[in-house]
Amino acid sequence: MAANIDLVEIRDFLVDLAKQAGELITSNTGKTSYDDKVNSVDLVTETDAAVEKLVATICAEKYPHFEFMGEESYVPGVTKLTDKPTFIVDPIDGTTNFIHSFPFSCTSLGFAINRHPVVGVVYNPFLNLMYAGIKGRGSFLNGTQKLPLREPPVGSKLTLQNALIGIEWGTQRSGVNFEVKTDTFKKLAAEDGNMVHGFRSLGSAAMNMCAVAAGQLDAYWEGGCYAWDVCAGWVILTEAGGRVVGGNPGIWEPAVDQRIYLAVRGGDGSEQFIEDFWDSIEGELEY
Ligand code: LIP
Repeated sequence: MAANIDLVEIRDFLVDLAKQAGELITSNTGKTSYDDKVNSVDLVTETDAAVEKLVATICAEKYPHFEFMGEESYVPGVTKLTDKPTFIVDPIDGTTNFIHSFPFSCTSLGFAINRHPVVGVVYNPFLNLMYAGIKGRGSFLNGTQKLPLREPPVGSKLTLQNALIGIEWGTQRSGVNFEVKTDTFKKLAAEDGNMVHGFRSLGSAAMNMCAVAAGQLDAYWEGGCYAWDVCAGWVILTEAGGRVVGGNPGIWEPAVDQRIYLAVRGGDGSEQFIEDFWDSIEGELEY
């Protein structure tokens, strides 16, 4: 069955669906209240659920034989990613941004076969950024701008010292992972550490991955997010010449639901960059 799936048709379907989701997101900005999930910084709104319902319904109507995995309908220990063709969806990635009207929320619509991301659409309706990619066919911004938008300066190698790196604090604010992250941030930033150019937190894994795909960030390190946060961005990044490896050392081919990732742009020095980044991690992330 997988061999007969028209990935261009799926991409076009998801782009159209992302626009519908975007309208629902922007029309509800500032209108919905929010609830806590695991703790007081893990937030969800009624709009997250409404967008997932819209996306799941339309996917099921058009592709009734495909599986669906979405952030809001996921049941820990019950929902399992299988080898079947599967839509992997975060209805609103960057929910905290959405609540605060910080314009970096998006809908993240991925499609995987045999657990490998093959189509990705990420749409930020506030800034009108539509990123889309198909495995083997490149990735583009707003249909025509081929990614990456920015190539590294000629002759320059990607190193930790010249990198702008995406990071997120995440929702765990104590324990091993919080220590590993904060100790690593300090080492990467410090004058007697790697002294990277800087960090940016866009508040959305999908937006961070698209920024790496565009060449605006050099890397993005994440521990704790889920397949729906990264599936779409994964295709967009790898089709722009970048790669996704494990966020702990030594994992060159992570699974899409591994939860610990390092996304790196393409270009000279990127493999050494990955090794150097892994060497700078203070401990090991756990999930
Ligand atoms: C969020 C991510 C963010 C990550 C958080 C969370 P949400 O997704 O995109 O980058 O650090 O752990 O998963 O909750 O806004 O869909």
